[in-house]
Amino acid sequence: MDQSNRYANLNLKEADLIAGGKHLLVAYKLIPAKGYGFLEVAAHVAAESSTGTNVEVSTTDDFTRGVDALVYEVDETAFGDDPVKGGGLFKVAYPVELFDPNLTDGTYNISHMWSLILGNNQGMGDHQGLRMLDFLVPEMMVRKFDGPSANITNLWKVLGRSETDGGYIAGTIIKPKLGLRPEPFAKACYDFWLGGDFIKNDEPQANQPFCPMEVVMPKVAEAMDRAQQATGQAKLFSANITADYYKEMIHRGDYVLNTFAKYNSASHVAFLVDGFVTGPAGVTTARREFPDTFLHFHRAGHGAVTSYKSPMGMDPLCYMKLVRLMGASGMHTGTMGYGKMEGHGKETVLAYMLERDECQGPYFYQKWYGMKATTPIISGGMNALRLPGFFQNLGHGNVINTCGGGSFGHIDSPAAGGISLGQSYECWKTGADPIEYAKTHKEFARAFESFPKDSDKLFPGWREKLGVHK
Ligand code: CAP
Ligand code: MG
Repeated sequence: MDQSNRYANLNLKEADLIAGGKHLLVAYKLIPAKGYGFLEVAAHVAAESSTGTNVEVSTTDDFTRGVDALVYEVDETAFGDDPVKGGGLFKVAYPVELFDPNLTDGTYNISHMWSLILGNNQGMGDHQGLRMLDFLVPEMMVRKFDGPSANITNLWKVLGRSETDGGYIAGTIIKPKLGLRPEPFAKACYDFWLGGDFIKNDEPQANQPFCPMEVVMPKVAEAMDRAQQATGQAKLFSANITADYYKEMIHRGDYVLNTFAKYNSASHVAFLVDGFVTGPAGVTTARREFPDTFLHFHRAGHGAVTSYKSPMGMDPLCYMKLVRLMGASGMHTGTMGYGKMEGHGKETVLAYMLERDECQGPYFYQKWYGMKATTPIISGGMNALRLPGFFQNLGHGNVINTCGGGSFGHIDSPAAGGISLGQSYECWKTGADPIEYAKTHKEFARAFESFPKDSDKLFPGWREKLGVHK
């Protein structure tokens, strides 16, 4: 049934909708199924995502019609014919009345918002692809989401740095991903901390029988204490508290904080929540139960909805915006083409959207009205050689970066791996030529020998220039 007579109004002007501040706007990419019209399917999306279904229902009244979501713009050929990347553009205006304030405190609820704007419409049979490209949250809604409580400024403070421009935080992920028992795990932490700042649990590291949390965490806390004494520097640990029951998450969080508190280091702890698999409920649990602790959003599984390989799901930018609204302190943004995961150099907007108070997205200019920034976390196949290009592309280095292979793959030691990361930042920041810089910075130089494929690609002729001939 073509519902475009009810769920589309192409006379509405976007500028008026924005100025009115009473609509959440969404831009979608659509490939209709064969035999269906573009506007027909777009209107069906608006119907399924608001007041309608695929038929008219007798229970609809005038009030109902007043809160219909409406298609207000279409461009059927915007993206061309490609079966994955192609399709047309349409935009929908959702009245704010459709969204769900919490019973307890009236704040908005991301689970509900997500389910409405990218929920049932994903499973509709009359399209071959429906992807959310961008959205605009009006001020009255932005102000009623939690947003971050802690962020990189808290970590800079612990590290004794400037709280406005504290610079790069050099981190790692304990590797191997699984299979270390408590002693070797804590030793790996200590060895890295001798050279770097920040360690995170790899996302599957939890409470396995070969490495129980209550055995390994005290050893990690003790290793942190020793590393702090050995280096005279503060160190940070992001502990995985992901679970599928909020009481289990709280229990894990309390346990970790109490364990580090024995060394006065509770403020040196972040909580890693694998937020795609927990969903917003897990993230908000950590955000509200532990507002003083940096909430590290790891996003394993997100590719199922954000990958550019799919005509479905949402662009990564939308995911970033949802995560800032939820209140994560730090969010994995990918490496913008410099690491091992999918991405490209023009994705700097993913970081800017998290950090800035106002930011231009591909379709909408989002204002955050003073909501705290979420810190970009750069991770996935990175090492000291790839970082200078990354910083150059992003334009700054006020990020957390974790290099698992890039630290534990350094041929000298994890500490040398950690040091090489800090040197890489300094090299970029001072505008030094990496080859020249390597001549006087051993750990950075040895990264060339540790990752020779990268060296060959990024710095051709490096062997001759650095006098490495094996
Ligand atoms: C990186 C990592 C992170 C990814 C997640 C891994 O290890 O620990 O989980 O960065 O991807 O398991 O692959 P390496 P993203 O440093 O050894 O590559 O940051 O894109 O969400
Ligand atoms: Mg990992």
